[in-house]
Amino acid sequence: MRHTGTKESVLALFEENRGTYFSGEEIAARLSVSRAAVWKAVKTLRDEGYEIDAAPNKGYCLSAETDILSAQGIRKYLNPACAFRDLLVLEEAESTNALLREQASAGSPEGRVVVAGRQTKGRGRLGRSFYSPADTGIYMSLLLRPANLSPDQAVSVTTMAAVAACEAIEEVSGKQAGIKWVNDIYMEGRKVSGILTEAALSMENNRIDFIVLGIGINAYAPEGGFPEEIGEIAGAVFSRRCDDGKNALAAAFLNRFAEYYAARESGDYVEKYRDRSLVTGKEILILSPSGKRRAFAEDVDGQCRLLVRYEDGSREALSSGEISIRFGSRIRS
Ligand code: BT5
Repeated sequence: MRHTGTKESVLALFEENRGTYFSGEEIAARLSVSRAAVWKAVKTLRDEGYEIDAAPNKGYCLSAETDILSAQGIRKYLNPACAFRDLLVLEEAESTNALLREQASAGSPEGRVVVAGRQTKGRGRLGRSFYSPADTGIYMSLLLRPANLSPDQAVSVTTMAAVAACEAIEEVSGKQAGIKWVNDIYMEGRKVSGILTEAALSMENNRIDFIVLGIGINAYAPEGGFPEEIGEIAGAVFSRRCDDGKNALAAAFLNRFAEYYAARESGDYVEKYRDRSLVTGKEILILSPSGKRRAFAEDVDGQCRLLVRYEDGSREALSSGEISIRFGSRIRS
């Protein structure tokens, strides 16, 4: 547990008991601190945006609506068996993937999670950026050190994460989510989440040293909408503010992913990935540096490769890459 001070402990008590009043005296006694220290912690939390009600003879209470990411807020939703509970939650990071990679190189163990409320240099694949504004999304990276996973099996982590993200989104929002091969989550024709898996190889044996799994989820649309460049592409999970939505969504993802990751040998996620594929059975465009090529997406195989048939009848199994798919009448990348 990473409770470093009175403020963190007060927040944990409030988060685990949203809507319940505690007198300053009771909090002080529970945490073995002075009432002045409790008052100071409450003040700091309020300054950080927490809605804490104070009522005479009742004490303090964290309102049910407060929607701020925190380790305490996420942890209260985690299943006891969830292996991803070593949470570092920051208001801002350049890129949670970049930060966690540094920590991984310095020896952090599997299970470490870095979450940021916004990113100033959020990364997508192939040098693209991921728009990560404040207070609307979840930007999260998980450190994995899988034994016996070869570099070409690393894509399985992306596919497990995609299934986990869809299930988490559905659990929390009640709305359906699907996967655009290989790493994008869509709802109602719009991208609400992207996944970036980065692997570091060990020089000695060409095995995976560690994997940083990054996921960005647009919980809400930013005020004023998404920037023009992604205005046609991006969407959000919730259409209106949802009580404690970001913590609940982050935890739901960690719970689901932890289950698939623990049972990865079983390959259970593959069938679920297939069921959620928005691409199979559709005409697609395959985008590569040499241009665009039309193809028909026939299926996703056991290694989550996309099986495509070209117009000349030839076939190929794609293990990564870019495709564009027709949603309604528009082709979106
Ligand atoms: C991705 O790349 O979608 C992977 C995104 C991974 C982001 C997470 S956040 C936590 C962790 N730390 C990081 O620095 N990154 C990870 P890609 O498939 O390359 O898609 C990028 C494209 O998606 C961009 O070129 C835009 O067209 C679009 N895009 C950018 N920001 C978006 C957003 N917020 N929502 C939807 N689409 C977006």
